[in-house]
Amino acid sequence: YILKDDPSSLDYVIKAMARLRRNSSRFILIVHKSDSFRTAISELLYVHRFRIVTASSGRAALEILARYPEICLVISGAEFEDMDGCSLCRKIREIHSADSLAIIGTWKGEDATAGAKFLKNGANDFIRQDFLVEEFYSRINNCIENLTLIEKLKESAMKDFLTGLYNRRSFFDRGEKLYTRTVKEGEELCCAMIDIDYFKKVNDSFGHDVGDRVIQRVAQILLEGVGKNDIVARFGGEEFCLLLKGSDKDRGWCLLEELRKKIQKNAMATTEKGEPVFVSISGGLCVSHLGCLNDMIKRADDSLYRAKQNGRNTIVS
Ligand code: GH3
Ligand code: MG
Ligand code: MG
Ligand code: MG
Repeated sequence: YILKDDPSSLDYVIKAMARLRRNSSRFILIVHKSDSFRTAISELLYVHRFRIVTASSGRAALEILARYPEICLVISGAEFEDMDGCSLCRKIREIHSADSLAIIGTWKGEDATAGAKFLKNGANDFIRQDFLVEEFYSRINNCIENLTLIEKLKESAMKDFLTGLYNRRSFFDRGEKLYTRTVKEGEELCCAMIDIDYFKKVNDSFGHDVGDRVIQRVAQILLEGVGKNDIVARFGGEEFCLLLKGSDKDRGWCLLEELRKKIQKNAMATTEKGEPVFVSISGGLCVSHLGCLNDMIKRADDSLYRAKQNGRNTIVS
C-alpha cells in the first residue's frame, strides 16, 4: 500500500505507522464468521503490535468484551450465526459507550445502506471488506486517536492542573464510592481537611509563583503519605481533603501528625534568591461514619476551624 513513486503518500504512511506504534498496546477484538478474514485482519494489525482477540460469533464477542476491559476497538462483520452485526453493535452499546470503546463495522458486497445501518446502531465508523489497506489503517487510527483524546480530556477534567491531585468535583465522585464501599465492608473511614497556615503571607512575601510551588510540594507530600486506597484532593486554593480508608481515630491522627511535622521541618520551596520557604499546616479530622460524606467533611472542617483558633500548626480531631 506504500506508493513508492508518490513521496507524499509514502510520508503519510510512515507518519501513520509511527502513530500506530504509539498506540500499540491497545487490544482490538475482531468479530467475523470467516476464519480467513479474521486471520487477514489480525495480521494487518499484528504488524503494528496491536494485541488481537478474535471471535466468530456475536455471543462469543460479548463474552470476550466482558472478560477483557482493555479492548478499545471492535471490528465487526455484518452477519454471524447467532445475530447480525447491527444487533451486536446495539448489545455492545448497552454496556460500553462510544467514549470508551469504538466499533468499526465491515461488510462484503454492494449493499449501499450497510454503512449507515452500522452507524445508526452505534458503530463509530465502517469500512467495506474490500478496503484499501491504507484506508483501513487510517480508520483504525482515527478511532483510537479519538479515544486517546477523550481519555486525556477525562483525565484533565478530573485532576487539578497545578498539583495533579484530584479536584473537588472528582473528590466527591470518588469519595462517595469510597464512602459506600468502606461502610459496606464495615471499616472505618477517616476524613481530614488540611489548610496551609498564613499562606497569604507566602504570596505577599515571595510572589505567586513561589506560592504555587509551595502548594505543589505540600500536595506531593500528602500524596506520598497516604495509601493506595486513600484519596487526596485539592479542595480549594491551599486547602486539601483526605479520605483514609480503614483508618481509625488514632491512625488518622498519627498520620496527620507525621505529615504536619514533615511539612513544618522541610522547606517547601526556594525563592529565586535561594531562600528556603517554610510553612505549616493545620488539620481537622473526623472519624466516625456519619450520615453521609458531606457530614464527615463538615465535621472535619469544624475541627480545622478549631485548629486555626488554637494557634495553627496543629491537628484537631
Ligand atoms: P490561614 O492560616 O487562616 O489559613 O491564613 P491564610 O493566609 O492561609 O488564608 P487565606 O484564606 O486568607 O489565604 C489563602 C490565600 O491562598 C489567598 C489566595 O490568594 C491564595 N491562593 C489560593 N489559591 C492559590 C494558588 O493556586 N496559588 C497561589 N500562589 N496562591 C493561592
Ligand atoms: Mg483561610
Ligand atoms: Mg490557609
Ligand atoms: Mg484556606
